[in-house]
Amino acid sequence: MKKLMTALALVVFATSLRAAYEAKWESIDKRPVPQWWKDAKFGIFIHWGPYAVPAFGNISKDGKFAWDCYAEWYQGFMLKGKKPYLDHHEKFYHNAPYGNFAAEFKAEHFDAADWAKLFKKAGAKYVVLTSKHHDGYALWPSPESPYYNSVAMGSGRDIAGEFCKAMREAGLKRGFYYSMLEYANPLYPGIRDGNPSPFALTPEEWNKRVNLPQLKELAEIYEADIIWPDGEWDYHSSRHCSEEYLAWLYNESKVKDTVVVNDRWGKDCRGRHGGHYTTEYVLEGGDKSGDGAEHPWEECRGIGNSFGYSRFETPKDYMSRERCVETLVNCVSRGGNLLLNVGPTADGRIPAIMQDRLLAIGRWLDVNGEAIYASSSWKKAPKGLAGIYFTQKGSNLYLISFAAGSKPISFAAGDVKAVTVLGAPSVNVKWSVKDGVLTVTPPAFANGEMPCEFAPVLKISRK
Ligand code: FHN
Repeated sequence: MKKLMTALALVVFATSLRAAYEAKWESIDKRPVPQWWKDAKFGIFIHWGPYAVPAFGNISKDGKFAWDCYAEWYQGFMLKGKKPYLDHHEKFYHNAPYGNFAAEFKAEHFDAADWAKLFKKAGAKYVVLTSKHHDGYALWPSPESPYYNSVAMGSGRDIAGEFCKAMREAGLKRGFYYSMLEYANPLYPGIRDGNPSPFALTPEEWNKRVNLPQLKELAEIYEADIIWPDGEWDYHSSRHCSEEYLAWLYNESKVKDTVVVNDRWGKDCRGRHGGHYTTEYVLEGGDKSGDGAEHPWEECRGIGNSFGYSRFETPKDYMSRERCVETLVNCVSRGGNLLLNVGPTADGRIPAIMQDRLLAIGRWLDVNGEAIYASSSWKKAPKGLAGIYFTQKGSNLYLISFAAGSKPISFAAGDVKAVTVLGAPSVNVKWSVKDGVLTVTPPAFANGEMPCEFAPVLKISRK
């Protein structure tokens, strides 16, 4: 009996130890971002839903990013009275209700295993799919969205389920984007650019009846590795009941020890609370966000100027292969991850230009992944070397150069043992050290000697 009591007491004690997180930011923010995510560096974002049917986004005049290029906002921009969207909708769809696109969202060529193959080849380590964007259409048969989901309307398929299975089988971590707001749901409390709905719930009711059950489904049914909320800006996190959800996620859910979350849990949260911080199209134009950030962070962006597929974009709207790699390197050298988006077509294919860019990143990572995965930013990196980035792993430094020419570069690097080219160990690199200052000349490669298409990496081994 005594033994039994002791065992029981131990179980109770262990359980109380495990309920480690209280439903307060103070406690929740203490949970470290899981190491697997910090090491991964490169993920794929997928924006896919009924907006892929019109696949229409504004085209920016100079090819540069502008928020109103987002094709996934098709319905939202119409509600906001944005002329190009209204004109397009009138001309080609005769002002039919947006919801009709859900029936046309057939996904007939969607093969999640094919997607997984592509993402693996791209060198990505994790994938985040929009389980539900601001239009409210769910990619899984959610009881809270019984008529407006991919099984009930459109493809007749549990897209989230197929996605998770294929990514898991391919060894990729996977998870879900989830929009807390729905711009046309009459139950949603926010005033969506018009009159409030007579059916609107309070934010607390909305969260208890819709968001929290759905967020729990994603964690429990699909065992998501990542929960990536968005559309949080209408309300404070206390009204979204975010702390309660996260305490449950971290203490009780099936994925409590490994799940990764972002910082979009309420209008008070970005850059302050939750898991990793997020930025969106901020590296565009040389913005220095993320520099020196001590907290894990992730930049997300499209390869072009939209997340949802925008079929009127042309190659000038897309980053070149080299720029895609530079964007990744730029993030990683500042200690961040890159979540690079693809927008599949309504029938489930990933547009060729996006495949091309992902495959180019993969070829580069095949040779140079050592400088990226599980690396960290080098805090003492010299500033002001245009097109040159540094990462660090153990005692090694990696110099990644997008700069043209072979001008010698000098900087304090400590006790250098050797300088070699990743993927081309036989290429001779000219280098010397004086008083701890390394002077290295990026090699001028002979024809066929360069191990990658651009941006060769110099590995600086130190004692
Ligand atoms: O409004 C959305 C947008 O459509 C897209 O999903 C991005 C991805 O980070 N998040 C929102 C804007 O921050």
